[in-house]
Amino acid sequence: MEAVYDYRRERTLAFWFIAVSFVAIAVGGLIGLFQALEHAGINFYPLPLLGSYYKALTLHGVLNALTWTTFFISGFLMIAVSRSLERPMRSIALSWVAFAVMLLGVGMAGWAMLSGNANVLYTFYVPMRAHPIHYIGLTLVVIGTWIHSANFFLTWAAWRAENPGVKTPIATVATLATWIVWDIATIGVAAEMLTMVIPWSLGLIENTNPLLARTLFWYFGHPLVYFWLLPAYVSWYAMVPKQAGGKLFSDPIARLVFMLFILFSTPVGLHHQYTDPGISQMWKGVHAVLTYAVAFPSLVTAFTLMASLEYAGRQRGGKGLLGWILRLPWGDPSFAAQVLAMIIFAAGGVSGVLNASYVINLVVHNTTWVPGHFHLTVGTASTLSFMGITYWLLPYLTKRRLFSKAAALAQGWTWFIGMVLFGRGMHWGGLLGAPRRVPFSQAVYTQQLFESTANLPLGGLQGAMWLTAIGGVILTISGLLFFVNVLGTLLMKKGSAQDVDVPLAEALSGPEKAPAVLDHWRVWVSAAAVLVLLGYVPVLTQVLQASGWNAPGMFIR
Ligand code: HAS
Repeated sequence: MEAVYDYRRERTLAFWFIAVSFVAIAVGGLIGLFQALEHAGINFYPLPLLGSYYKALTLHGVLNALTWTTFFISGFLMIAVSRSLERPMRSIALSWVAFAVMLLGVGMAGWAMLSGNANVLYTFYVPMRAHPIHYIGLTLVVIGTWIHSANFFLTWAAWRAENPGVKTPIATVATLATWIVWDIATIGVAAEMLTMVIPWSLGLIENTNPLLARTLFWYFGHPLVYFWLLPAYVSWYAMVPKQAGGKLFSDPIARLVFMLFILFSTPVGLHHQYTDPGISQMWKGVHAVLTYAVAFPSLVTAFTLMASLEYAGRQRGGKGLLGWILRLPWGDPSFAAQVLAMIIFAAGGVSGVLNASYVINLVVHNTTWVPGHFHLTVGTASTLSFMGITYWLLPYLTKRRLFSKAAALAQGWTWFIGMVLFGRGMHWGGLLGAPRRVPFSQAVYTQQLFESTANLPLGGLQGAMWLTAIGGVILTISGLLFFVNVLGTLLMKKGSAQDVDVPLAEALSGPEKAPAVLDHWRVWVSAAAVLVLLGYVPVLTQVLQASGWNAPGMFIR
């Protein structure tokens, strides 16, 4: 009898990827507490090692937004693909090389940030200048992901050779779409780093061009957010329906959603640059319209997921218009965390669609509204989903039982409640004129802003900042609960978890109903390339005409 493959090699490497991600969010998350308290006037800076507000904010962004996400995604997707294709990764050695390169890169950037040589925040806008080691480190992380992603395409190609004519399983479709979005996006940041920022930071080029650098960064920066979101969608589409006790409502619709992300994720970056000079309003308008196009697959997702959950609730005996919701398995911490993440994402998605409006953006841009938006999206839709996934993934990787189901449930709910308060505080603060990336306890205008808004409901801006701080404290408690569970699972013997498997869902309307074109990557990647060229060649031409290489740069201490 043929032995069943146990995915041991994939599990080991995935474990190390997510172990690094846990360290990143442990440190980055704790710094978040100090940021939130600072907004309410409780200033811990300078703290040993953390130094200034900006040093800490850089660490917070790089560790949470870039490191936690990228390492968790790299580990989780490897399990999703190998388990759904029922085959080993094509070359596990290649992915170990990728891991080593990424770890080296994070180590280099970590040194630069901790030593105060890279206080440039996670967006590293020039002409703020950091030590070259910081930029080289971050570039190595990207190069590592390219190597890792190549292994996914090789794995799929090997599977395809063995399974001609079979529709690719949805978990793999979703995973490959995620890597395609990432690989297209990172062309922009690689161009920025390799041709502009690294030579300039090494002193090989005297001056730099901030507008060109920003344009290349945001070519990368918006699809980056879908690189954070789509792995959560891998789980929401391909796994949560099974965890709910039901089936995915429609496999063909799910495929279409991921192909639309490949198509529309990239030519939208100008919605981060509405206020930048030197780019015509016409092209900003085109990117605004395309931004609404990229929101469309998420709207479809909302309806497809709801239908899948309703099916599961009714299968479990739920009756009436909403009675099925109560029948869902709310006692399962992995399920609960992910559905709570979806609910928060509905609000985060709305604030994103508002951001995309050219007119409304002028009100909210560069205010605390924007971090409000991205804590609901990457900070919850992705992060809380990844935490929920951890509750089955860690037992699956280690074959150890989860330490405490009760703590895991409490963790999901405290994250949800903390983020509702935090998100409300940040969004409201932004509407009242609070700028983002500002240490309020030290800013000269804070008192005046507090006084001029004091008569508004909930104490105006000061009340909003207190909501932010209280939310931050609750989120920290949630983070502690998460780590108690992770460490407890790793260190305490709570029994074997040999029976834990990847929860892959079946579909009510299966892959056989999907048109063949949804399994033809070339069609979608070629169409995406055309859209990228149409959306960016005229913009880059304008930027090159309107801007100059005339900014010498400032080293921020
Ligand atoms: Fe965004 C800024 C527009 C999505 C992250 N965004 C940011 C920044 C970050 C970020 C990090 O147009 C700041 C960057 C910086 O530092 O400057 N964003 C959008 C739009 C979307 C969007 C239109 N963003 C995301 C996602 C992110 C993310 C996802 C991370 C993961 N964003 C913007 C704009 C800016 C921006 C402007 C620039 C602002 C400025 O001026 O600086 C859309 O993709 C959103 C579509 C989403 C939906 C929601 C669908 C809902 C679902 C859940 C359904 C719930 C269910 C639960 C099923 C339409 C899928 C049912 C429950 C039961 C119990 C039954």
